[in-house]
Amino acid sequence: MGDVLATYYFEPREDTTPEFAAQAIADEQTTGTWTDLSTRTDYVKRLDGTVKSVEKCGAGYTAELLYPEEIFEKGNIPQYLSVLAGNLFGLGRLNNVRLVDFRLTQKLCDFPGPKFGICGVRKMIGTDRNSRPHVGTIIKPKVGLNPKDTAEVAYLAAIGGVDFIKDDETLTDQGFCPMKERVEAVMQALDKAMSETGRTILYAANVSTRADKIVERAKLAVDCGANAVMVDVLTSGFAAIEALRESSIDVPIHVHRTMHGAMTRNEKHGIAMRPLARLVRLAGGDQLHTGTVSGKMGHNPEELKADNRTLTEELFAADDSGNERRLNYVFPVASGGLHPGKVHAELAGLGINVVLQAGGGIHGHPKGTQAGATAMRQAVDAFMQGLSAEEYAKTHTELKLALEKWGSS
Ligand code: RUB
Ligand code: CA
Repeated sequence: MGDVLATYYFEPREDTTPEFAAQAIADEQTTGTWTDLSTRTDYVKRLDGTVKSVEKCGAGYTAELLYPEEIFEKGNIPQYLSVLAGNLFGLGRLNNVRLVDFRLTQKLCDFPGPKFGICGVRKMIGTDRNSRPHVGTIIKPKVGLNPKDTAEVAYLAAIGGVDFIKDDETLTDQGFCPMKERVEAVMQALDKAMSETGRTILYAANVSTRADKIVERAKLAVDCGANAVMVDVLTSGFAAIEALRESSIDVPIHVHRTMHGAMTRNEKHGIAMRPLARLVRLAGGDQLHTGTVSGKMGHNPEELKADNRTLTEELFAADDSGNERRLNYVFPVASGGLHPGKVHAELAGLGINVVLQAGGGIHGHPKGTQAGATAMRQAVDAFMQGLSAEEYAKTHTELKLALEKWGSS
């Protein structure tokens, strides 16, 4: 039985030493509280958290804490989060504290993981890992279009060259665009695009809703033809991914992370993206938004690259008898403010095993959605051929127009 290693950045209150503050986290998250306890008997103390190291880090400190495996209930992500990232954020002895990362034991990783993962999604699209990144789009405007117009936009993006189309985070099943009518219309349009182009294009309908309704909603989407689903993990909860993963829907789960900035953006306080990414992989997400190196959302490129590595490194789970199993990889999704001029920076920074997603950077193209999708693909082709976007644009009009509008960085 090993321990779970959790890494925190923290800044202690002025009257508290870093070692005392780190121990306060270990105590609060395991068997202790603000005072000593007559009930914390010897047999309970085996579950104590311990401080492995405390090191100066910028304006604060980094602490590595060890939590005994036994304190965790295997398979219970809400409980994992309560230990790793629970009460500690409110502790008065800390001015700031951020969960940076954790490493679970193989036994605590005993989840199904992604059903499709990178290899499965690539197989559906017909690409291999060395060929090129996938290109996706978010239908824009994010809300307001009716089902017929949504389908028309999807069709144009598809014939323009995208591999993947998704609803945006605020579009679910509102009256102006009911899910059933939308999915039926989009899939009819995509069937046409697929037969015309001979390519497979995935459409992820946003099925985010309350826990007891999400599987039903996903089944409706799949019954209407959706070949993927999308869920917002932080607003719906990790259980939403797990429920979809274990349901009978047999399509990739695209995981959006709206609201994450409230936890991840402050480099001193909150929860970094990496712990969330690790949990999405366990829960069974096939694709996960992790951010961009050059887009519109706040980003730290080095953190992002490490986040993506957690999705694409070897990860083994072990069952109760110790039998090991490898979990599939999750496809990292770079999204937010991307356009053809940013493709080079993204692929140079993140590698080609990513999904590049553009909303405004496709539907805002001077010649419309189809040309916007083509321009994104041309920018990818340029990178894959070792050419700059400017060079490639000399002979590719859609890319040229995109670079004229948005620039090439
Ligand atoms: C992007 C978009 C996504 C954001 C979320 O639209 O709609 O919701 O990427 O960011 P556009 P993240 O391409 O028009 O900017 O994926 O980093 O959470
Ligand atoms: Ca969005």
